[in-house]
Amino acid sequence: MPGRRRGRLLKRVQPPPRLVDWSLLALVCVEVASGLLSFTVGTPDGWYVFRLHRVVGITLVFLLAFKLSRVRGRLLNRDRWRPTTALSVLTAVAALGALATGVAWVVGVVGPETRIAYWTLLSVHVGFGLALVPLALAHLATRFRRPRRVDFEGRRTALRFAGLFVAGAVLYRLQELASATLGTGGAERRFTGSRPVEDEGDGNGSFPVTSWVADDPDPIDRAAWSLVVDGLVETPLDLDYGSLDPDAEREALLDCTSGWYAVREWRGVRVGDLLDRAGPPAEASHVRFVSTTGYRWTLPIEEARDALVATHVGGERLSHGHGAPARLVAPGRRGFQWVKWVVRVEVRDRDDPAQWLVTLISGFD
Ligand SMILES: Nc1nc2c(c(=O)[nH]1)N[C@H]1C(S)=C(S)[C@@H](COP(=O)(O)O)O[C@H]1N2
Ligand SMILES: [Mo]
Repeated sequence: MPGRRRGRLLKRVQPPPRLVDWSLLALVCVEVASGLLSFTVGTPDGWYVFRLHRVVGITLVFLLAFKLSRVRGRLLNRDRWRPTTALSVLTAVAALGALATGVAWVVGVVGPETRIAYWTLLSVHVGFGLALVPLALAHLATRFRRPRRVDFEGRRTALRFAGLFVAGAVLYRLQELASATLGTGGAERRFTGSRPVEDEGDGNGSFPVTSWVADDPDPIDRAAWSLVVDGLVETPLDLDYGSLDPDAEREALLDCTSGWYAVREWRGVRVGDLLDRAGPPAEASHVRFVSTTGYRWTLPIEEARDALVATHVGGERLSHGHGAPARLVAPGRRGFQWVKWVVRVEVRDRDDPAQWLVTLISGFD
């Protein structure tokens, strides 16, 4: 299409500049919020969080294209550079990086465990997304333009917007159909977007060892280790490895937020059995699982009863990397909540909001 005509077409479909800018900000907020929220969803009833994240992502591609075509002159012409241009460029890089990795992940151009340096594609996506938050806010602060009523008025503007969303949803659906037909990186996906690990077998070697960057304790000596069950209990327990009695078996699906999943047979102690021995009082409502590194996660007590403190996977004793001597197996929860190297099971009368921060920074000392 000749440049002139393309320019005119773009003008016809694109919303007013200020509206594009404020919509970009609003949709980035939706993406960050739905992206983080998606980390907490481990069961299929939360599928819409992922769907929303993908469709809004495609809509962002359109809006960013409008924006970049508008500011192209300012960016490519050195005479027009200002001190804040570097910030604008960084913001654009983070936005493009987040969108490109997100799209590449959905389309399935690389395997679920392919690493870029240390990180999987999906982890890089998360990194770009988180970097975008401070960048976009700083960028907004330097180029602040108050939104005006007129930007948001008019049936045509509303229609254009609805059109963008519908186009995003349609494109996403077409992509799904295409990858189902072609069998490319879509067929075995969970609703979370995670794909099955490609490794063979069912023991320690059959799925990746995944820890947050810094959580990397020394191997724990089984003979010196013990599991403490305390907090709100009548009889605190201190169990060494030999007295654990790991007689509970269950198949469970480990779904890591870096984009892979594995269904394996786990064996260990049912947390309900531990609680029956320790005797929690009526006000006990939560159970906290604490790693030797300080990493921790808390589950509502009824859910915790059904979880395992596991010592074996696929018929093998857990390896150090997978959390030996014992790790939490929390069916229906995302992988990061399956605390490894558990040393303490603490019964409580409340949840533990600080765990969100602790899981991010544990291991840095
Ligand atoms: N103590 C501790 N437990 C942890 C982690 C960690 O970094 N430290 N990583 C979590 C994450 S992100 C995942 S996906 C699973 C991975 O378990 P695996 O290494 O056995 O595959 O462990 C979880 N448990
Ligand atoms: Mo993970």
